[in-house]
Amino acid sequence: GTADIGLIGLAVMGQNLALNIAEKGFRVSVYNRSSSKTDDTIKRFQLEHSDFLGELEGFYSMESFVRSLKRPRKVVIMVKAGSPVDATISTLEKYLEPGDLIIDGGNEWYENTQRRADALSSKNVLYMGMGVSGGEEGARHGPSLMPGGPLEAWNLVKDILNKIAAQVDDGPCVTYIGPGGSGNYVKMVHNGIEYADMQLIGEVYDILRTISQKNHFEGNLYEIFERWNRGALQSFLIEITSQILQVKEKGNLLVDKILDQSGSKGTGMWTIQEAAKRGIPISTISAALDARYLSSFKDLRVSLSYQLHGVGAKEQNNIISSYGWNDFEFLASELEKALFAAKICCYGQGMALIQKASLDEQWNLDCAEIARIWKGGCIIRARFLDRIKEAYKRQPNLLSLLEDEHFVEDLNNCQLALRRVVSGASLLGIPVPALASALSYYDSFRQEILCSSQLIQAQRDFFGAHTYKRLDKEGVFHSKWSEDGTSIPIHNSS
Ligand code: NBP
Repeated sequence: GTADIGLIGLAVMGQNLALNIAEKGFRVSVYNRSSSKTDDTIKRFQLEHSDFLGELEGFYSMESFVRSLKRPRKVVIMVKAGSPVDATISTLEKYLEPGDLIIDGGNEWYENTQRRADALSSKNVLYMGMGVSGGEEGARHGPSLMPGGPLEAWNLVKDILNKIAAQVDDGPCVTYIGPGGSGNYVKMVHNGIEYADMQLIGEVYDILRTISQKNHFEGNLYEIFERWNRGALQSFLIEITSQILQVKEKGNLLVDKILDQSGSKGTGMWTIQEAAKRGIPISTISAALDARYLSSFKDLRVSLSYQLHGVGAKEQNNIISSYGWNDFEFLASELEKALFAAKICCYGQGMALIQKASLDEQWNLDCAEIARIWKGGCIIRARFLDRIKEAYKRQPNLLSLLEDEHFVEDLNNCQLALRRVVSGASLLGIPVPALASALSYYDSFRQEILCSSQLIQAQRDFFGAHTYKRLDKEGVFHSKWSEDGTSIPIHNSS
C-alpha cells in the first residue's frame, strides 16, 4: 500500500478529520461500515480538495482499505465509543500485522483502551487512545489532540498529528500525553472542565439578564462578553456566548426561545465518578453536571415556580441598589472578577484530578504540556491556560493550582467579588450552584481548621465508635459521648 494513514468511521468527526489529514499533505484512506458515509466523504473531498496538499481515497471493504496502507499501518478509528470500537477492531485486526498501529480517537472510557491495548499486544499490534477535542470545526481545521499509549506508537504518528492539530504560539496542540489510557483520561477531565466553565458562564449570564431586565438596561448584553473576551477571560466559550447573544429571530433573542433542558453524553459523569473514586474534590464540575440533571425536571420546575417563595420584587430592588448593581458597569466588573476566581477553582479541580490519576497509575503526566495543548483547537481554549502552563512549569508537582503564587494573587484580588456575586445572586433567588461551589471550595481550602469536620468526627465516634485523632495529642481516641465523654486512648493491639 501507499497511503500514509487510514481512517475508519466517517460520521461528523471522522469525515472532518480525514479532510484535515488530506489537506495537510498526507495520503489518507477512508472506510465506514455503511457505504453512504464513504460516498459523502469522497464527494466532500472532490469539492474541497483544490488547495489540498494530499489525497483521499475511499474503500468499501475492510480488507482493501487495510491493503491500501503503507507499513507499518496506522489506522485511526472514529466510531461511537464502546462496543462499536470492539466490533471495528475485531474485523480490522484480522488484516493487521505485527508493528501496525490502531488509534481510537473517540471519547472512550480509559480502561477500555487499556484492555484493548493489552489484548492487541499479544499480536504485537500497537494501540493508542487519543482524545480529540474541538467538535466538527476542530476536526476539520485543527483539533486539540490527546494521544496516550506506547511511546513507540506516538513516534510512528507524531509527524502527522503535529501537522493536523491546531497551531498556537508555542506549537501544535498535541503532545505525547503518557502511557495506557492517559490520553482518554485527560480528554475526559477536559470535558468535565468544559461542563463547569459553561455552567459558570451560564450563571453569570443569568445574573446579567435578570438584573438588566429589572433595571430596564438599554445596552446589549453581548457587548459585555465581547469586552470580557479582550481581557483575562478571553476564551472560545466567552466568544461564542457573545455571538449567541446577537442572534435574533423577529427582533427577539433566539436563546430566549430555547427549551431550558441541557443534555449530557457521559464524559461529565465519568469525571465525577473518577474523582469520587480517587477522593479528589471537584465540586464545581459536580455542580455543573447536577445543574444539567436538574434542568431536565422541567414540569416539576414549572409547578414549583408557583409554590416556592423567593424574595419579593421590592426587596429585590433594594438588594440590587445595596450591592451597587444599578450601575451596570460595576455589576459587569464584579461578575468578571467572580468568573475569573471561579474559573481558577474549576480548572484547579480538574488539574488536581489529573495529577492524582497520574500518581495512582504511574502515568507521569506533564500538566504544563496538557494546559498548553488546550490553548487551541478545543472547546476550553483560553488565554488563561497560559497561566496554568506557567504555574506547572514553575512547580511541576503542584498539589493545587490554588497554591501557585500568581493564582494566589489573582484569587486574593477576586475573592471579594466572587463572595458578593454569590451572596447577591442568592438573595435575588438566582441559582448559582457552580459559582457557589467554587467559593466554598476556595473558603474550605483556606481554613486552617475545618470545624465541620471536627463535629463530623465526633458524630462518627458517637454513633459508630469510629474513633478520632486529636490536634493536641498523638494517638487514637474514643469517647462515650452520651455519658461523661472522657477521651480514652485506644491501644491498637497489633
Ligand atoms: P458517532 O459517535 O455518532 O458514531 C457514528 C459512527 O460510528 C458511524 O461511522 C457509524 O457507522 C459508526 N458505528 C456505530 Br454507531 N456502530 C458501529 C459498529 N457496530 N461497527 C462499526 N461502526 C459503527 O460519531 P461522531 O459524532 O463523529 O463521534 C465519533 C467519536 O468522537 C465518538 O467517540 C465521540 O464521542 C467523539 N467525539 C465527538 C465530538 C463531536 O463533537 N461530535 C467531539 C469530540 C469527540 P455507520 O455510519 O455505519 O452507522
